[in-house]
Order: sequence, then C-alpha cells, then structure tokens
Amino acid sequence: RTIVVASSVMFLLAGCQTQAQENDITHWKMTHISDASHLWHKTALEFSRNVEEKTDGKVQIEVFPNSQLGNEVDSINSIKFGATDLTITGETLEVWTPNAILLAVPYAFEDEEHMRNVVEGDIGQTIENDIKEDVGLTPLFYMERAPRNLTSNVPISDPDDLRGFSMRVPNVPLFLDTWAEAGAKPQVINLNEVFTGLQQGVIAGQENPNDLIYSNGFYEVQDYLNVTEHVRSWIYVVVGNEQLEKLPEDQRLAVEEAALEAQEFARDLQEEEQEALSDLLKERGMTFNEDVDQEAFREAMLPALEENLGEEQYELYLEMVEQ
Ligand code: 2Q2
Repeated sequence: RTIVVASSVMFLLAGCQTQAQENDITHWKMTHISDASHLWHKTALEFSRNVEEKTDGKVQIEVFPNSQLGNEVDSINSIKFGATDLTITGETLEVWTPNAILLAVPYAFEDEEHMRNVVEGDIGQTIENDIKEDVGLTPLFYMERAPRNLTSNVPISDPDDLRGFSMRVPNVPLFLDTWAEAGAKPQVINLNEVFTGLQQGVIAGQENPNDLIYSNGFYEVQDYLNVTEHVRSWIYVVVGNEQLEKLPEDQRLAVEEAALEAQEFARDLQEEEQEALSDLLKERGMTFNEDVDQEAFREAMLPALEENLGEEQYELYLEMVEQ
C-alpha cells in the first residue's frame, strides 16, 4: 500500500514538474567587464531583447556591466557553479583550453577580412568546439574587435622605447610573454583596476582596442595612443553548456537565432563607432603616435610565440597566417 501511495505521489510530482517547466521562465544573468556605454553592453542588451521576444518572454537575460558580478576569470568560474549564466570572453580562455590562444596572436592577420575567414572557417570551429568541451561554455556568437594599441605618457615608437616600461596586460599568459620579450615590464591586472593603477602610477601604460581605451576613460591618465595595432582579435558571448541544455529545444533554437542577429548588430555597430572613436580620443586630449615601427614590434614579439604555443597551436597559427 505504501508503495502505491509513493508511486502515485511521484507521478503527481512528475506531472507538476513538466507543467512547471512549460510555464517556467528561465532567468539568466549575463556579466561582462566593459561599461554600459561600450558596444559589448549595447550588443548584450540587444541580444537580451531578441531572446525575450523570440521565446515569448520565456528566457530573460539580465545584463550586468562593469565587472559587477566579478572579473573575467571569476565570471567564467561562476558560470560553472551556476551563479552566472553568460559572459563575454576570449583569449583569457587559453588558461583552460590551449587553442584559445589563437584568438589573440600578435600580428597574425592582415586585415578584418582575413580574421573573419579564420573565425568563420575550420580553425574558428575548432576553437569553439574546444571551448565547449574543455571549458563547459558554448560560444553563441562572436564580436570582431578593433586592433589593440599601446597607451602611455611618453611616445613609444619601437621596442627600444619599452625598456623599464611597466604596463598592464589582461590575464593572458601569451600577452605577458610577448611584452616581456619585446622589452617591457608587464603585469596582469583586472580591467576594472587599470584606471586607478595608471592614475596612481603603479603602471605606466596598458594596451587595448580604442573602444575600451575610450569607454574606460584612459585618456584622462594617458597622453599617447601609440598605433601599434599589435593584436587583432575577436571575442565570444558564451553561455554555460548546462544552462543551454536545460532549455526546451524550441527555446534553444530561438536563443541561437537571436545570437546570429546580435552578431550582425555588433558588426554594424563596431563599424559605425570605430571611425568616430579616433576623433573622440583626440578631442579628449590623446596624441596619436602614428610613427610606430610595427614591423619592429612584430619581430620583437615573434620569439615569444614559438616559446608559448604548443605544437598543435603553432601549426594552426601557421595555417591561420597563410589563410
Ligand atoms: O584588456 C582587457 O581586459 C580586454 O581587452 C581583454 O582583451 C579581454 O577581456 C580578454 O581578456 C578576453 O579574454
């Protein structure tokens, strides 16, 4: 008799659960390290709106900018614990999966088109699969980034000018090694601590795409934007595998569809904003040092590549460069 009661209770519970899942609204948290004026945030909001619309409000994404829920590494970890669900991340993933280093190899791409071919081709696919398998995160879409430039308070035109130059890099081992190899004194600092570090003189410079230089207000504490264009890269919006798998199939498809639209949105916005950024940075007092010997930087950084990349990564790198 007890057994009968138990099984009918279980049956009821099971029934409730299916019901609950159908009516349930999934609330996801998305966190990232840029501020609310930056294109990553605008894209995240657009994505969130698209997802809500395409799932009839069943999947809702709340976006937290400014490292509010933690820095990049914290966010990656908290997705695995389920405290967060989505974030924006790229080459920092090399700490978990070696091929992610290919996202940000110095002087690897001729131009945007070259990079786009790689991202959307076999190598891009390999990287995405690795992130999914090794890190437990599913890349939903990618955003192209403007080239990274070095900022400072004295003009830096070639690697000789880097002697004794203390600078910040993100948590990317390859960046530490390439800048050290080129002659600087790099250290890892979280993005949200860079402004204060520059202001207090803990570091003399940093490197980032112009959009992040602007949105972080680095023009207030840096006089020169040296056009090194040393890294062209892209970045992924990722969701935890488990979080994605929990969604019913129609909602998952809706999320994927919204992701593709957000990718287009980001590309248009990026193109639109980049042009104006140089003027904005100049208006805020930055001097653009166009007199940079990029070839010298490339040569100074190359040895670090051979030391850093594993055999597989080095082969993929060569393939990527030639594409
Ligand atoms: O300087 C930063 O923090 C960003 O531009 C980083 O490149 C970026 O967040 C990488 O850490 C991506 O993984």
